[in-house]
Amino acid sequence: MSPTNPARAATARAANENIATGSLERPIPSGANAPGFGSDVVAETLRALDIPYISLNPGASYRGLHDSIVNFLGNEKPQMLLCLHEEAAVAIAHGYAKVTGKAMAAAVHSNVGLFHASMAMFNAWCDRMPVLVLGATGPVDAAKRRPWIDWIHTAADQGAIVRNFTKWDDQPASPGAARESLLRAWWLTNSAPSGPVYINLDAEVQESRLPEPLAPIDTARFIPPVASAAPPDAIRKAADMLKAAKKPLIYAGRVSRSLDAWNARVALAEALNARVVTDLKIGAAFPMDHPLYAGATRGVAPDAFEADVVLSLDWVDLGGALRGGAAGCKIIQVTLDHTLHNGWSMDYQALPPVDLFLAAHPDAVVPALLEALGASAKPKYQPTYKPVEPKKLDDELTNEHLAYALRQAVGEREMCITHLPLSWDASWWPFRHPLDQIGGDGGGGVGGGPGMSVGAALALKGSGRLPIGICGDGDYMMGGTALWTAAHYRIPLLIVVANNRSFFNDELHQERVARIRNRPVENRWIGQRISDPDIDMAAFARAQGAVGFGPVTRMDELKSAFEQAIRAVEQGQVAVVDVRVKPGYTAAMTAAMTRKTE
Ligand SMILES: Cc1ncc(C[n+]2csc(CCOP(=O)(O)OP(=O)(O)O)c2C)c(N)n1
Ligand SMILES: [Mg+2]
Repeated sequence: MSPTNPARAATARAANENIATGSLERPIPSGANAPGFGSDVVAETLRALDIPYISLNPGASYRGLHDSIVNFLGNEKPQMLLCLHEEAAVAIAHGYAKVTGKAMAAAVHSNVGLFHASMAMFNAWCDRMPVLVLGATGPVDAAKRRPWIDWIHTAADQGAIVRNFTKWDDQPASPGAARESLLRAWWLTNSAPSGPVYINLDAEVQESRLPEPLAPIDTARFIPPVASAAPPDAIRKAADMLKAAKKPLIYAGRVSRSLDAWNARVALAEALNARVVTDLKIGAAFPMDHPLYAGATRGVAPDAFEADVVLSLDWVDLGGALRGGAAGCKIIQVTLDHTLHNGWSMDYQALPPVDLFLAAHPDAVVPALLEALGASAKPKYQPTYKPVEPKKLDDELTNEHLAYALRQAVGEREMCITHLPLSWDASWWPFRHPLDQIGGDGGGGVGGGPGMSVGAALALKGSGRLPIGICGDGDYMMGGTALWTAAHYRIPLLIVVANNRSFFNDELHQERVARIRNRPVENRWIGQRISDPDIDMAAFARAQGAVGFGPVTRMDELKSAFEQAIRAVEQGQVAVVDVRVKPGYTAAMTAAMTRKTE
């Protein structure tokens, strides 16, 4: 199996090898070395905050800032990453944060760009990921507006578009205020619990000359680290409850990508002999081949484990899990999430009953618990690669075939699964490192998979860890133009399309409605199938400058297609493999989704 146009792929490969993203799109020197305009102050502040990239789609509303980044900063620190859609610009920043735990910037045009970006901002919000979004408006002074266009692109309260799912937003009215606004935004977005922030820059503030230089400031003093540990007496109480437990259960939820924090969690589970559940919606939190690992089942309830004490490490829907059955079980909840809850978004989930509440970050609590228990902080578990066991699978490809062949092709390489399709089953791939998998889109917004994968791949570039995004065909087609940004900026990435030629999730919903109403389930595909014509996913990939493989329809072709695609990625390419899988989810998921009654 080879890409349809090998000559073109070879040329692209040669062009891509060893090219640093930072060496691309170098402007000729402008000679500007002191800030002369309001937007130069904004650009200078972005650099002072050490922001490496700003993903963007351009617009006249921020032409002042655009000029400052290119001609005042020389397009580095931050470097622009051009995107074909604002949703991709924010999704890329979101994916970058999922790997690094830190924000990068994204810039979007006044109101219309922000409307496009809003879906991705909601995803980042629900995923509790930091993103600094810059936008623009105006001129706010009506006397300075150009006819028509400046009027339709000025809104009285533009931040209201995204206020319900951002941590903070602002519209500063002077360069000095803009600098302070950026510092506050950066501090807030990166402090736990994280979430996107939005700064709206008035065109006039950007474009007007600075009457005099601003007094220099010490940036670090305005973004102090925020302590997020629990008080010692709360740690003591939690340790006592866990020590007395006969069958403790840990819900390993929103935790960081830190390997130290991962090792501490493993050591805690081992010290307590606690079972541990994880959630594929968020990043890997516990080795899935550990004897204490208890699965990533959706809505898993404590009663299923006869648990008597639950330690929730910021589990995404603790209330929902407990409603499944938690008779006589004591609950310890570790989270800072309540500080983010608002009256608009119900993403705070069901209110859980709690016996001990620790308003703290799980990464800070786990080592403190180990200390209080007098337990070793060194886990006994050692991650070891085990070859994929031989398996007999039917001929017609499913996502399980895809997972099986991909694991075989990846072998012992370090990898990062940057996205998973909805129908993925946790048993198909045991993740063993905090960067083996970084979770889902957060807000259930289909279309984020490709962009988040590009952002994650950007963060992983040069690390030796192979980024792999597995996207449904619906997800891929909604967000696929993000691949052009990856190809353009030489960000190696493998995308696998789990192509069931359908928005299949919703077929199951139609089936369920039909069952409840005693109507023909056979009609579930209408208004759902993405076929006739089938979309040529590999050609779409090539159109973005990636190498496209497939469609692959047979198991004997699948492993070799993956091997070739991985080789292309290792040579610096973006590669896409279109795998034609049978429409269908795992039996467990189908059963859960099509139950006749609730
Ligand atoms: C922005 C957005 N639009 C629509 C939906 C509703 N929706 C949920 S899953 C899904 C199907 C996604 O299709 P695909 O990515 O191909 O995955 P599949 O279900 O086929 O595995 C849709 C349309 C959504 N969640 N987000
Ligand atoms: Mg699909």
